[in-house]
Amino acid sequence: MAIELPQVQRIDRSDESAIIQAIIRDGCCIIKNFTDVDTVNKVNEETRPYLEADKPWKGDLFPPETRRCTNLVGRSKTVRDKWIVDPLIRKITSTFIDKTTSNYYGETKHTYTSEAILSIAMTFDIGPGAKAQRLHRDDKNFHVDHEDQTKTGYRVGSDVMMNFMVPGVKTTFENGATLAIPSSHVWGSDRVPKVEEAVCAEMDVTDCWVMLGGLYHAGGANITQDEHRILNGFFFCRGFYRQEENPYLCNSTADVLSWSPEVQRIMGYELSSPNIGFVHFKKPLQHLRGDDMDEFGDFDASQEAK
Ligand SMILES: O=C(O)CCC(=O)C(=O)O
Ligand SMILES: [Fe+2]
Repeated sequence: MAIELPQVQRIDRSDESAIIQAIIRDGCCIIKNFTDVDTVNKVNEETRPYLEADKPWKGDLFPPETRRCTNLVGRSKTVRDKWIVDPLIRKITSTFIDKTTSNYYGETKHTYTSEAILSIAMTFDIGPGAKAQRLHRDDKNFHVDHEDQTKTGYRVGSDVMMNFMVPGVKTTFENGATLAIPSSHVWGSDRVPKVEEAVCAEMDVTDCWVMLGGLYHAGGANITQDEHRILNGFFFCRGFYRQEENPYLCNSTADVLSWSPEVQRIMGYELSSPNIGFVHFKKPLQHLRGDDMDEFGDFDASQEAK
């Protein structure tokens, strides 16, 4: 008997409450009519030179056929002015990622809200012949201990990041549409994700995929001869997941390079395992030294496939 897998819900952008309910239930959904074709075409034009200039990855994070456009917000005016500030995105990130707490300052109670910030924005172009990524949770970078919420139901506020992905082309099973396991956001940390549990989140141009950081997913395999699967991803995290004092804006490159390696590490100029703090996929010190990189690979060797 075939097992029926939960399918990804597709909901028009005008129905905000249904979108929020779908994210609570499934950890994901596809937003219909998120954007328009002209805007997608503009973003494709803005990212193309960077995708063409990118080099193959050596490691397990991406297949070598994938190309990326890093610093998408800095490089695409359209992404900057239209997508990351879209009121619907803000509504969703404020629901799931903003954090409000109260405490006493002397005898007066104060309430503070830390608003979500963009953690990373990048275009992923999966080329013909690429293998699928392994299923993963994007919040691995933030070391979340996932409790099993399968019986209690999802507690809003238990994710620390979430992401939105807008396709540059129609995505299909064949060209590598994202694979995902709906409802896996409520799984405990010990549960193993199985490829057979994943469904394919095929999207039309103008759709947007949204998912919580705890949802298991992966970029699919591209089994076509000549199609490129282009997806623009925006990943938001809690606003306080950064240093309280910002050393990057108050120390010169020469000063930082003169510090001892231990001071550089303590001040945040090394990566936090596995992937936090890179600059165009270089380590911060490689970037500051202006190192020319022939190839890019996984930062954390423990991620290599056994
Ligand atoms: O390319 C995709 O569909 C997803 C990419 C992804 O999940 C990642 O790189 O973390
Ligand atoms: Fe991912």
